[in-house]
Amino acid sequence: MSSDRLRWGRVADMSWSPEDFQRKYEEQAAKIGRFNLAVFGKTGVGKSTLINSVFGREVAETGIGKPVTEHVQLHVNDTGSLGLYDTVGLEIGKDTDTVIAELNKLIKDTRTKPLSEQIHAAWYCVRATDRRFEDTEAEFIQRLHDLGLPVILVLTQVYSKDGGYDPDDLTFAKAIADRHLPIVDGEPILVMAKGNDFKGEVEHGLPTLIDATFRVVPEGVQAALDAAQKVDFERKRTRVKAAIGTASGAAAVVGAVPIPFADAALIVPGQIGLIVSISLIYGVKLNLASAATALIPPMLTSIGREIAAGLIKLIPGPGSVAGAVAGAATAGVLTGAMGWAWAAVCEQLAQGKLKNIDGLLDIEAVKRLFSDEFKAWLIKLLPGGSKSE
Ligand SMILES: Nc1nc2c(ncn2[C@@H]2O[C@H](COP(=O)(O)OP(=O)(O)OP(=O)(O)O)[C@@H](O)[C@H]2O)c(=O)[nH]1
Ligand SMILES: [Mg+2]
Repeated sequence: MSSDRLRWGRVADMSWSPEDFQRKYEEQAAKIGRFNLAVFGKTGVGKSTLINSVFGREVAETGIGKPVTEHVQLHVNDTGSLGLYDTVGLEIGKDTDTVIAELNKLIKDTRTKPLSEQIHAAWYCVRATDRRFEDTEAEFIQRLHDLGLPVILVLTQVYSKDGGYDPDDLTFAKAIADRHLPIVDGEPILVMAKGNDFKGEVEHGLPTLIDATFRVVPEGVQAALDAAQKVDFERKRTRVKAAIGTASGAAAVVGAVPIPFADAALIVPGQIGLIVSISLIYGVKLNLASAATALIPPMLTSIGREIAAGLIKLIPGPGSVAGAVAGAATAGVLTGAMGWAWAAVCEQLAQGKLKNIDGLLDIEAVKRLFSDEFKAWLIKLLPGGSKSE
């Protein structure tokens, strides 16, 4: 057996216990930390709809959160990358003093705590079709600002057509901007959180909202924000790319050292770490990530066998395909292909796909997607392949 075949064997042979996986997952989740957002606005303006669209349904639908003060609740998502603060049964204007006093206390109490427990930003929502923005709302925003919170004003349910907006909505947005409130960028961000074909509503503005939020939060929670949000997958891919770069670099170094048996132990922890990182970047929960990940080692083994047997034609043209691949596919390339293939699976899982009607993991679909992506990435990453990434 050639040393290259050995290398493939080691990469494909990686295995881990559910305990290893869980430990790594919790360790890395703690490293990413939690982005905490407070959301305000009058009843019915679309706060829950917005949160559903940006962060996924589970956060907003958990109903009653953990009470942190008399009227303020905290909802934390499954992976722990997001904390949402909201108020229950309070009216902006009438109850402003109460809300601000409770927030003030909360902010003071968390000031000496880790960054992950502090509040990092506030979204104040106004419904575009209301065409009303009251002085009490302006005062509330001012007081949030005085507490030290960056406030982003979100104009919800804004209609757009062919990239343009309803002129009445624009006039309303300008009237708000003209108040010179202490809000991020000095003007509202226009969004439609959820489309409705029947009413001709087109979803828009959410990546812009994420971008504005990203710019005002501490660097230490930016990774958590990228992980928690579900509207801008490009942000996640950028983080996946960095994680793969680190892991495949490390794997390539280990793989290049011809010490029989010794390197397997070095490659494996790095790869579990990569799989866990990618799962967290996409916000895939522990049980789902763990179940899907368990499929990887046998899949890699069978793909490796197919390639070795020449059953998969990875490189067009004459010559021994198996030989070319075995010779070129170092641990670094295999790790890269594995990472991107896993990212493709996670991207689908993050959107609620790859599940059966009964909500369980569709194992066959996961296997198909992973195998197809793995082979495609192998070709891309091999020397002489089309390295677009
Ligand atoms: N199509 C569409 N409907 C929306 C949008 N935002 C809000 N709605 C609708 O407006 C209504 C109120 O939205 P919610 O998200 O429940 O409003 P809320 O601010 O959470 O209301 P409270 O929890 O009562 O304070 C619902 O019927 C939503 O479906 C949107 O972006 N698109
Ligand atoms: Mg609501």
